[in-house]
Amino acid sequence: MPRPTLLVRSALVAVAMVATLALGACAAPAQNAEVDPAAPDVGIQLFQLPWTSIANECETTLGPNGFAWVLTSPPQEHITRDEWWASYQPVSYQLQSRLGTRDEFADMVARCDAAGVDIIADAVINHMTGQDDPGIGFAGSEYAHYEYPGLYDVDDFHHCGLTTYDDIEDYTSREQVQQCELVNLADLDTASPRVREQIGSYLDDLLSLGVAGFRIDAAKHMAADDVAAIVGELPEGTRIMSEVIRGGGEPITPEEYTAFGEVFEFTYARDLTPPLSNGVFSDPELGGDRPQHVPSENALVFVDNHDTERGEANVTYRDGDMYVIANALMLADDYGTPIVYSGYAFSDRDAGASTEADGSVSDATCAEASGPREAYDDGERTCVQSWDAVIGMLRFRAAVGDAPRMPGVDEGDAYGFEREGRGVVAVNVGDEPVTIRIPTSMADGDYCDAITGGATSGDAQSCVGAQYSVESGEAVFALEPVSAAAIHVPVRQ
Ligand code: ARE
Ligand code: CA
Repeated sequence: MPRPTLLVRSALVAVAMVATLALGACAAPAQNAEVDPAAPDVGIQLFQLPWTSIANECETTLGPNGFAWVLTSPPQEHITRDEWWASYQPVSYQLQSRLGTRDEFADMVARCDAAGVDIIADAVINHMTGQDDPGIGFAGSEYAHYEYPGLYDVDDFHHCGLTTYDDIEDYTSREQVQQCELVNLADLDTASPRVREQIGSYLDDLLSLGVAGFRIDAAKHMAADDVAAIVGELPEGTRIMSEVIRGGGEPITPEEYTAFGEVFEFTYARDLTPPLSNGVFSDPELGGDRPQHVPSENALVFVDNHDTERGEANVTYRDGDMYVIANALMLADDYGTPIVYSGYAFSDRDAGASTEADGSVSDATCAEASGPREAYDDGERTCVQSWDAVIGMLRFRAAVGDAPRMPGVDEGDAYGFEREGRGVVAVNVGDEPVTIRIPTSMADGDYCDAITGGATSGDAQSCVGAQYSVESGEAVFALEPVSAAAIHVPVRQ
């Protein structure tokens, strides 16, 4: 039955009622046709996870559950320090780090590819380490000196014409942000053809191992023209994801970096989470791009990442069910490409992941995880990629495809919205149970909740978790405090 997509919502219910009356008892119950699943698009950031563990994750969890890509931590050789951020202080472009060897990296890319999962490598190309420390380099590197023999001359650093920029407080000058040192890291002269060539061969090397693209670390600290020139030499289709943190009033904007790829849209997370604590939801600009956001096709959206969970994010793994709610709302949305974040618990901002005696990061598995824990020990992996709710929301996404997000509905501390005709999500962020009714053009009937486990086959009888119904054109959710629910039309297996 063709859906009356243009009708306003209130009229829709009336039409449904009239149709029911007219057809009377002869009417067969309305059916949702099974839909072909939308192509997977969701990424997962596996922070400080070794290559062998990522390969296993691809085969056991990520591929089978429909994650499209993994963002790894930087694979470059780096200084030897215990803090996680040693990964962001490269000393060479060798693929040898505490996360694994070159061979292990290549094996990961191949195994993930076979599981249908792309690898995006975090590329630190704006700078090298700033440390002049004879101990630098993983596993006894030959690049133990400040001048990186064989890589760059010292002339390729310190090209900042202004005062040395060794704190990141001042973002008022374009030159200072782009050409001076970010937190004392030796800033590369990315305008120099020689430097561009060096960086280009590093990226080519990773591509030769099969990576699908790159996160460009600290892209804001390189002129967009420099990044464009470097990535312009790469094969067509290479995914470029620039980290350009939107800052109010700063001279450099994410928009400058969209001509050659995607950017992480920090405003998305900043808008997503405040309603979770105050219960005041308001719809974003529906039906397209959003104010203060890059166009949807350029946007990577996230609840938190490795920096923001240590900084500005007000909802993280520590918030348990509220974190699930934030992820559910993001994954239900029609804006941007979501990236889910999975790291490890910490109380010390600098603490690295658990390591072996030789300094390499310990392998980890997420086989047992199905949701957030009440409490974590430091170093314990959060395993968000294995949470039932997240996996359920990937199925929701597969079902709703490109169906537009419809106007939101509020009820006390509950809020929800339909993805037209395909699925409905609802959350309750308050401490009282709430029943919320959300208009939908999905057929009346019972549906399995994707958040608590979904269905094992096409019919509601096979529900693993909760079940909700659509009655007279409204999805009805009786929601416990701090909980989420999502229903969708069946997806062809
Ligand atoms: C460490 C020490 C420093 C020391 C330095 C050099 O913490 O005290 O001076 O080493 O020895 C990560 C860590 C840093 C770490 C660095 C190098 O977070 O603590 O420094 O690695 O080991 C800005 C940038 C943005 C950047 C953030 C952190 O614009 O690109 O700062 N994010 C990326 C990565 C980080 C990484 C780096 C870059 C460096 O994701 O993990 O740093 O490779 C406003 C502004 C933003 C600004 C933000 C935070 O929002 O708009 O531009 O982000 O504040 O200050
Ligand atoms: Ca720079």
